[in-house]
Amino acid sequence: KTRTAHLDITGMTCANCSGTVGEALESLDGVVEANANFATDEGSVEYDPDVVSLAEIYEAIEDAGYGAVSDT
Ligand code: 9UX
Repeated sequence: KTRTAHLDITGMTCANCSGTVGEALESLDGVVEANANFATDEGSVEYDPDVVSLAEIYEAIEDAGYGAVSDT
């Protein structure tokens, strides 16, 4: 069963950044779908918690050059 995490994303400075964040997340095993919105600085990630952890999701965002905090 998947869960969807809602995140506040920092560091997106142009509209294409949201695509970069989404692709970085979707490249992770266990992430079903991910989206980021430049206009609102928010993102959502649907993931399988048996395969990938929220910590790994944050790490992937940071590795891509952005930041994230939980937005529940
Ligand atoms: Mo825009 Mo974002 O040229 O990493 S894609 S700043």
